[in-house]
Amino acid sequence: MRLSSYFLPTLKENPAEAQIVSHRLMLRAGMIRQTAAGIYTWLPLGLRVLRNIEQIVREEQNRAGAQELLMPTIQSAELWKESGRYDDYGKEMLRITDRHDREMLFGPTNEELITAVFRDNVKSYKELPKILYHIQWKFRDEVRPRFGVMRGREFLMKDSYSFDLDAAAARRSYNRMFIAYMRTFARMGLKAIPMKADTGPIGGDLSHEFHILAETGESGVFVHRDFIDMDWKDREVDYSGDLQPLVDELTSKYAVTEEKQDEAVQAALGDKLVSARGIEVGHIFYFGTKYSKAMGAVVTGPNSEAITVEMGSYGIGVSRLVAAIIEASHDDNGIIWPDAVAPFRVGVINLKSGDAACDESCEKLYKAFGEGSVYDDRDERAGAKFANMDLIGVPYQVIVGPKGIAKGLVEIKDRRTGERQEVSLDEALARFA
Ligand code: 5CA
Repeated sequence: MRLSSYFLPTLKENPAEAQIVSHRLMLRAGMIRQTAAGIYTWLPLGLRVLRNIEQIVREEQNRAGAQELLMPTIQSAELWKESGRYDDYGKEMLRITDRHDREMLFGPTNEELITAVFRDNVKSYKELPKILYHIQWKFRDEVRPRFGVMRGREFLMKDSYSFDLDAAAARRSYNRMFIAYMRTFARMGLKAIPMKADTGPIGGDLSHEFHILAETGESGVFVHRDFIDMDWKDREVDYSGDLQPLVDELTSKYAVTEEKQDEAVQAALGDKLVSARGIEVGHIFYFGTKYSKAMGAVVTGPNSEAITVEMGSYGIGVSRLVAAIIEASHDDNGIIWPDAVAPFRVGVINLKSGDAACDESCEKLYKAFGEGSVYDDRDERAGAKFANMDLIGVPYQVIVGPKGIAKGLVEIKDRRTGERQEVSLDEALARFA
């Protein structure tokens, strides 16, 4: 992308309405704009990051054996009356009436809808197990939408739903998602800690929330210090094998949300106990037959008996992750994107646009780097270009100036460390092409 033509409305000043750093930086870097309380337009730069995150989530869901479909945003109230949640959900549900006076709603989650899809289309035990998911916009009329996309009213969620014949099989599906979540967040450069959690309006009694520790987190969490230092990333994961030992290991240390605190255990932990704030980026639930029973999701078993299926649901806050990654990775100059989610992997900075040698070398670099790169070809001061590239967080920058290029040299800057290295133009080409 050429910055001279890119739609990137950056801001020089900190917007007054933004209380936390990720919200400030998303506005300043021209990633999002608010259109109503808790409702945002994703500008081109923000959308690139959102799509990258979505893609990692998708790849890890598929790897774990989940299958993608796409359910609508607007649902019929009928289904929610069947489960009993239409009244329970209260004011957080955005209720809509269509021209025929039928009650509709903008989906805050999809347990009912997917259970109906399942019940109407799956009849035999032979078709189980199944894990189905989609990545779709949700609406929750939050009392206090705040912190930008961190707690929005409209937000992008990945939600998966598992269907199994019995509780043991449902636990295997839960474990698959558990491990898939650990892999997903690790690929984004995040350390997510699984914590025992409350189930709230979704229901059930087994549940984990995945938290990124950050001062700005909305949840109070308590965690064993050793967990924070634990590195499990390079572990082989075989989804066809038994995942229970790995899940056991990853839940062996004390880690709970505020609601699940155990005073006695915490007292015994002494200075091993860390009390911190967390950003909830994922939440998984096992709730057995709560929805399948109410809605008649039944399959025929091997002896022609009727089996009410066992279910779980598994959410990831895709749009919230954009903000969570920024909370975890920024400095005074702006965002520092982990490579895996960066909107552009490399940026080319032309220190003297209009200078024939600089222009020619930059064009060559930009052409070789392709779609995943951004080229600052604007007629701006060098300082403004540096500041802008740092603000939008491009992980590597290739800086081309008249003095260096006369000797065939350019500089490569690492956004994270700030280190600069002088290399030949050819070497820069080879590094990022
Ligand atoms: N049906 C279940 C699992 S699919 C469910 O809805 N779980 S949830 O309520 O915990 O939401 C899943 C994830 O969506 C949360 O972990 C969080 O990361 C994200 N999320 C929830 N509410 C919001 C919100 N208002 N703004 C941004 N992200 C949110």
